[in-house]
Amino acid sequence: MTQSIVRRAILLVASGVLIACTSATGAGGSPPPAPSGGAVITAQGIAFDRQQLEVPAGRPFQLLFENREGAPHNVTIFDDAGQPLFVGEIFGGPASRTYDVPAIPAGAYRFRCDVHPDMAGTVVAKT
Ligand SMILES: [Cu+2]
Repeated sequence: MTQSIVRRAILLVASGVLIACTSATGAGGSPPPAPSGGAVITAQGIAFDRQQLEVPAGRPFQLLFENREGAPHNVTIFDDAGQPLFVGEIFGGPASRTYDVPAIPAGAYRFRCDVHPDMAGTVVAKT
Protein backbone atom coordinates (compact mmCIF):
# COMPACT_ATOMS: atom_id res chain seq x y z
CA MET A 1 0.00 0.00 0.00
CA THR A 2 2.64 2.50 1.11
CA GLN A 3 4.87 1.31 -1.69
CA SER A 4 2.26 1.96 -4.38
CA ILE A 5 1.72 5.49 -3.07
CA VAL A 6 5.45 6.13 -3.23
CA ARG A 7 5.58 4.69 -6.74
CA ARG A 8 2.70 6.90 -7.82
CA ALA A 9 4.42 9.94 -6.32
CA ILE A 10 7.59 9.13 -8.24
CA LEU A 11 5.61 8.79 -11.45
CA LEU A 12 3.96 12.16 -10.81
CA VAL A 13 7.31 13.80 -10.21
CA ALA A 14 8.78 12.17 -13.31
CA SER A 15 5.94 13.33 -15.54
CA GLY A 16 6.18 16.80 -14.00
CA VAL A 17 9.84 16.95 -14.97
CA LEU A 18 8.98 15.83 -18.49
CA ILE A 19 6.36 18.55 -18.84
CA ALA A 20 8.78 21.14 -17.43
CA CYS A 21 11.42 20.11 -19.96
CA THR A 22 8.99 20.21 -22.87
CA SER A 23 7.67 23.67 -22.00
CA ALA A 24 11.20 25.00 -21.42
CA THR A 25 12.16 24.05 -24.97
CA GLY A 26 8.91 25.37 -26.37
CA ALA A 27 9.17 28.76 -24.65
CA GLY A 28 10.37 31.61 -26.78
CA GLY A 29 9.65 29.89 -30.05
CA SER A 30 11.40 26.96 -31.62
CA PRO A 31 14.94 26.24 -30.47
CA PRO A 32 17.50 27.34 -33.04
CA PRO A 33 18.53 24.46 -35.27
CA ALA A 34 22.23 23.67 -35.32
CA PRO A 35 23.57 24.61 -38.74
CA SER A 36 25.18 21.70 -40.56
CA GLY A 37 28.93 22.16 -40.81
CA GLY A 38 28.64 25.70 -39.51
CA ALA A 39 29.18 27.43 -36.21
CA VAL A 40 27.14 28.85 -33.36
CA ILE A 41 27.81 32.03 -31.37
CA THR A 42 25.83 33.80 -28.68
CA ALA A 43 25.79 37.40 -27.44
CA GLN A 44 24.87 38.28 -23.86
CA GLY A 45 26.04 41.04 -21.51
CA ILE A 46 27.62 42.97 -24.43
CA ALA A 47 29.95 40.03 -25.02
CA PHE A 48 30.23 37.01 -27.25
CA ASP A 49 30.23 33.66 -25.52
CA ARG A 50 33.42 32.66 -27.35
CA GLN A 51 36.48 34.34 -28.82
CA GLN A 52 37.16 31.67 -31.42
CA LEU A 53 34.91 30.25 -34.11
CA GLU A 54 35.87 27.23 -36.18
CA VAL A 55 34.31 27.12 -39.62
CA PRO A 56 34.86 25.08 -42.77
CA ALA A 57 37.20 26.62 -45.35
CA GLY A 58 36.53 26.86 -49.07
CA ARG A 59 32.78 26.45 -48.99
CA PRO A 60 29.80 28.50 -47.88
CA PHE A 61 28.65 27.80 -44.34
CA GLN A 62 26.00 28.91 -41.91
CA LEU A 63 26.65 30.87 -38.75
CA LEU A 64 23.87 30.72 -36.20
CA PHE A 65 23.97 33.89 -34.14
CA GLU A 66 21.82 34.01 -31.02
CA ASN A 67 21.39 37.46 -29.47
CA ARG A 68 20.03 36.91 -25.96
CA GLU A 69 19.53 40.57 -25.04
CA GLY A 70 17.85 43.75 -26.23
CA ALA A 71 21.07 45.42 -27.31
CA PRO A 72 21.68 45.21 -31.06
CA HIS A 73 24.60 43.07 -32.23
CA ASN A 74 25.93 41.46 -35.36
CA VAL A 75 28.94 39.50 -36.58
CA THR A 76 31.28 40.91 -39.23
CA ILE A 77 34.28 38.94 -40.52
CA PHE A 78 37.35 40.77 -41.85
CA ASP A 79 40.18 39.70 -44.14
CA ASP A 80 43.85 40.38 -43.39
CA ALA A 81 43.60 43.83 -44.98
CA GLY A 82 40.76 44.78 -42.66
CA GLN A 83 38.16 44.59 -45.43
CA PRO A 84 34.88 42.95 -44.47
CA LEU A 85 34.44 39.49 -45.98
CA PHE A 86 30.99 39.14 -44.50
CA VAL A 87 28.69 41.59 -42.71
CA GLY A 88 25.88 40.05 -40.70
CA GLU A 89 22.59 41.82 -40.13
CA ILE A 90 22.45 43.92 -36.93
CA PHE A 91 19.48 43.03 -34.74
CA GLY A 92 18.26 43.34 -31.17
CA GLY A 93 17.15 40.32 -29.18
CA PRO A 94 16.22 38.06 -27.79
CA ALA A 95 16.33 36.69 -31.31
CA SER A 96 18.57 34.69 -33.57
CA ARG A 97 19.63 34.76 -37.19
CA THR A 98 21.23 32.17 -39.37
CA TYR A 99 23.83 33.98 -41.42
CA ASP A 100 24.74 32.53 -44.79
CA VAL A 101 28.46 33.18 -45.05
CA PRO A 102 30.20 32.82 -48.43
CA ALA A 103 33.23 30.56 -48.81
CA ILE A 104 36.43 31.88 -47.28
CA PRO A 105 39.92 30.42 -47.76
CA ALA A 106 41.60 28.51 -44.95
CA GLY A 107 43.14 30.84 -42.40
CA ALA A 108 42.45 32.98 -39.37
CA TYR A 109 40.23 36.04 -39.60
CA ARG A 110 39.15 38.71 -37.18
CA PHE A 111 35.48 39.03 -36.38
CA ARG A 112 33.65 41.61 -34.34
CA CYS A 113 30.29 43.18 -33.60
CA ASP A 114 30.01 46.41 -35.57
CA VAL A 115 27.96 48.05 -32.81
CA HIS A 116 30.45 47.10 -30.08
CA PRO A 117 33.93 46.76 -31.62
CA ASP A 118 35.25 45.42 -28.30
CA MET A 119 33.15 42.32 -28.92
CA ALA A 120 35.69 40.56 -31.11
CA GLY A 121 37.47 37.30 -31.76
CA THR A 122 39.01 35.05 -34.37
CA VAL A 123 37.39 32.94 -37.05
CA VAL A 124 39.50 29.92 -37.92
CA ALA A 125 38.61 28.45 -41.31
CA LYS A 126 39.86 24.88 -41.69
CA THR A 127 39.72 22.48 -44.60
CU1 LIG B 1 27.29 44.21 -30.13
